[in-house]
Amino acid sequence: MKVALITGVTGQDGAYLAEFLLKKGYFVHGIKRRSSLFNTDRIDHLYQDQHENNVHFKLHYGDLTDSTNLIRIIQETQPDEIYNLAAMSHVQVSFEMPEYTANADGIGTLRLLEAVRILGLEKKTKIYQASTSELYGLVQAVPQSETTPFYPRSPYAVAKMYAYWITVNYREAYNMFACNGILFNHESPLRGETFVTRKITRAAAKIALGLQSCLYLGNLSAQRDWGHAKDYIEAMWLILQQEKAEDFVIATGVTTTVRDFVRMSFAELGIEIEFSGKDQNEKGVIIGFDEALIAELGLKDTHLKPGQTVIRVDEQYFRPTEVDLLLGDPTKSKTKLGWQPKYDLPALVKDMMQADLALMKKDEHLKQAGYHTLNYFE
Ligand code: NDP
Ligand code: GDR
Repeated sequence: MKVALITGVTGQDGAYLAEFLLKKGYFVHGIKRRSSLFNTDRIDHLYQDQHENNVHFKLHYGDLTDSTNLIRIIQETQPDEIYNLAAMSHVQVSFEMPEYTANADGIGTLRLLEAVRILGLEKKTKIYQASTSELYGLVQAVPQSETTPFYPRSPYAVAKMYAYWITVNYREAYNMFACNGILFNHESPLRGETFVTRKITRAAAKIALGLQSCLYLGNLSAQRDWGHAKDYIEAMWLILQQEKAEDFVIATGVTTTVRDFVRMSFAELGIEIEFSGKDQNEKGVIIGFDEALIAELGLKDTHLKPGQTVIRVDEQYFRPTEVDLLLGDPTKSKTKLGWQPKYDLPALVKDMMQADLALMKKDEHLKQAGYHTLNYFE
């Protein structure tokens, strides 16, 4: 039985990857951080009681900032494959926590590579590093491929740039099977609530249900190449199944503005939005309804009206340095890995919108019954 170790198993990608590898018959070890509340919501359905027979999934307390802890977990688990997904992954937050981000996202990757080397597992253990399209940063060329130069634009991207190169260096210096997946943005119903797509789909559902009146966003003109996390975790696995260790771009090859993602999300709920105004004064206004769809979704009593402003711009969400345009070229992954995504952007938006509408309807019922439920901080 193959053994995998996933750092960041409690995150969006970690949860999908753990499920995927368990289905493939792996024994999956995951590293989770200690927290004062349970932080395992995304993987609770995979939980296995360690007292039972035939256990294939085990969690270990750990942190990428603690070398001795990483060495001990790797020694205990003897993994065939390590997926390093743990990171302080929010670009805007990295401007507020640059030193911690460098430590966890940059040096954390070094700690993991060194742990494998210290334990003499260079020949046994393959390593996947979660690299990112944020490395391209300030646009040098589009579409962005494995050969496009990097120009990181945030403490997060700079930390990930170190992680990218230390992975390449350990591959070349010690002949380790260590690879970078340069993944463009990928989303899902499990996406963290403060990333823009999930923030939009959650708010659209609340607005449609009459639970919120307006959504405040930052740069509506930013363009992202958005795919579905379920497709992207499969690419991570494929990268480690190759004969030769190499780096791959994983992307859809289509880019869309935040503004259009808003339009598409509300359209899934039968609400048509038009944008007007410029910069900080831009706003999104309701211009019509798809009555049949609204009735089908059971959204009749929202009291929304044409002319109502539901999107406004708030400067606090602008970044000191922005990445304006990401558009990936997935040619190498399609030809060499045979990777083929199943979701396009409309299918992604539909999946996220349906999940958040169901979530918010459930939340509404719980609130009506007097329970305090979801956390609405952004
Ligand atoms: P999430 O933010 O959803 O998950 C991050 C995970 O890392 C969580 O499990 C988190 O734990 C854990 N973590 C954070 N800091 C530490 C630390 N110091 N030690 C141990 N664990 C830690 O990210 P995603 O799942 O979206 O992304 C996975 C990886 O891929 C990240 O490295 C991200 O930077 C990278 N990436 C993501 C892309 C995307 O579009 N999603 C695109 C390209 C790269 P906890 O749950 O306790 O917070
Ligand atoms: P990103 O994702 O920075 O690309 O990093 P995010 O969803 O945070 O931002 C995408 C774009 O939307 C703009 N934006 C807003 N973003 C947020 N979070 N909140 C807002 O209100 C808002 N309004 C506009 C942003 O300015 C940006 O241009 C994600 C993370 O998953 C990284 O870990 C990963 O490496 C990259 O994707 C690829």
